[in-house]
Amino acid sequence: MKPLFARSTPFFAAALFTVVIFSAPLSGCGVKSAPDKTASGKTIGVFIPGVISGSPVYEMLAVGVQAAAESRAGVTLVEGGYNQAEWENKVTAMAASASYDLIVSANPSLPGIVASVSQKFPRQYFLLLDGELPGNPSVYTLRYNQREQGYMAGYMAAMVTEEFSQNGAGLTRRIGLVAAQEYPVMNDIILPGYLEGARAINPDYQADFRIVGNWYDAARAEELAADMIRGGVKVILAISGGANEGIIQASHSAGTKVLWFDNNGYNVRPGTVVGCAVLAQDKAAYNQVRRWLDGELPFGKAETLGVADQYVDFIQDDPDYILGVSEDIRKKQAAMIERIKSGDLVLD
Ligand code: RBF
Repeated sequence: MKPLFARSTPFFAAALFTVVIFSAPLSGCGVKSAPDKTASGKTIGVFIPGVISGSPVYEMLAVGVQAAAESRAGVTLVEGGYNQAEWENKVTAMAASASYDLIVSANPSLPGIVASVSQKFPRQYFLLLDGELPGNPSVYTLRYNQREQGYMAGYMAAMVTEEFSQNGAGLTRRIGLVAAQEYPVMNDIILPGYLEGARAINPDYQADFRIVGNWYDAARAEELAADMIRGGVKVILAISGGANEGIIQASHSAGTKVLWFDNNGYNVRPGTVVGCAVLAQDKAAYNQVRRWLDGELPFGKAETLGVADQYVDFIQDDPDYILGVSEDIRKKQAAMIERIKSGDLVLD
């Protein structure tokens, strides 16, 4: 499929700016009162499971929905906040309000919440990204192949670690992952995929896996990262939302490296961020909302999209990647990605 819009285009930047402005007043009060109506009268409520600021997956979600809706539907953003115990009540309130023709959300905990809300409000339609729920006639889900995403990060983490060792840093075969919290996709797909990628470079690799406990505490993430680095880890994969800043800080101070997840983060700290394994959640939100507006979203269906579909990728053309990583490593990474694309390396 031809990409509808690429990351970091002026269009994307403009759309993001719009979303940030509109969502700012929401952070305190949660729900915007009157949904935006348009000439066509269609309304979309976007439930953000957390807050937009600091979480690229949610920025991409908001941007993609807004861009697809354009003048064809009114969009209301509802930030659920960091108290996950409140999310089901908030989604229930959105459905109970009967204000939205479609509720859109994204993360692996939403299918469970929506399965329960949908029993009470079977006529409420849902579009869920980054999660899976097959067979519910009111729900469409799309998840990403995060084994591929984790694998690409792990392959790079190991190659960069090997280079540190060759340059006299002492031999370590450990790579770091600082995650905000544990959840099945993290423990069963992303972490194993990350390790699998590293072990393709050398089977001795082990992961140092630490948990922040929430998606915002940068100070705690910095402590965890610093402790890992003291233990010899040279590369840390950051999956902690707003807390990622702490991982960057610890790594920058120590001269070690970070791998970024979900969006292009090279410019967060050029030279420290040496790889970005990304999801096209903006494109997914855009395409699926357009499908819904055209009456073609297949409710009841659960799809999984990956590297070959251009929904999971590793950003190789960023100038900071080219400056920050040796040509030898970049060539090996490119060859591995080509093997995934061609179907030679299958990571289902
Ligand atoms: N990712 C974020 O970037 N920010 C968040 O606030 C966030 N909250 C999450 C809450 C739960 C309960 C779960 C299961 C995942 C959350 N994620 C969050 C992770 C996100 O869905 C995805 O797994 C990661 O971004 C890696 O692609």
